[in-house]
Amino acid sequence: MLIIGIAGGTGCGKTTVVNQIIDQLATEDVAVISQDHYYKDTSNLTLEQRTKINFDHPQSIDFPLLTQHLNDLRNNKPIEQPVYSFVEHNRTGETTTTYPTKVMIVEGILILTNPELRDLFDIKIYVHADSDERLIRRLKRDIAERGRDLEEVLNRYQTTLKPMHQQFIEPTKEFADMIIPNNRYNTVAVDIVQSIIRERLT
Ligand code: UZR
Ligand code: MG
Repeated sequence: MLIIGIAGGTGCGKTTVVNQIIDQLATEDVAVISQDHYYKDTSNLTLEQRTKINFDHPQSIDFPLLTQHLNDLRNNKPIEQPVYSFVEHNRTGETTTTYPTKVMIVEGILILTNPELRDLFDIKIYVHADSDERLIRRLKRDIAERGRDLEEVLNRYQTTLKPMHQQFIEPTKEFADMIIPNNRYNTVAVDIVQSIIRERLT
């Protein structure tokens, strides 16, 4: 099994890069695990309290569970991924069964901040885009897909996203085996990752 970790700040284009990488692969060979499903269980909090959680801080992630799940997959055991609701800011109580595949991709802003998790990756990738590019993409996405408005997104960017990025996310570049410059969509880098995967599959 080949486990690839893909990190990078919000709006850097992680999801797009992942989708391009797996585009040519057979579905039974690859599975993607998103950090988004591993926010901590917040059932003990009210919705009001949950909206105040700093979702860009490593503490918001259930790293023990994510690490446990990757270890299980490595040992050829299926896992039950929690389903997470961005509206409730909590787990829904449902799970999705994920089976071990030849290639596992783990993606998320904070996945390189945790040493135990980091050790489980065979290849660590950091997707870089300039902060203005990331802010533009985040703005467009949150307004189009998450029902936020301009004021709210800019406010969160200044008070939380930017400081957390500088403190926790950007420094993890140091752990990456490969940094993908992604201000514009980078087809060469994606080709390289695809050929590494293809080599492993044959
Ligand atoms: P990407 N996030 C939410 O908006 N709501 C949640 O319940 C949990 C997470 C956001 C989180 C982070 N921050 O910046 C983003 N906020 O998801 C990471 N606010 O996702 O890598 O796709 O940008
Ligand atoms: Mg994403």
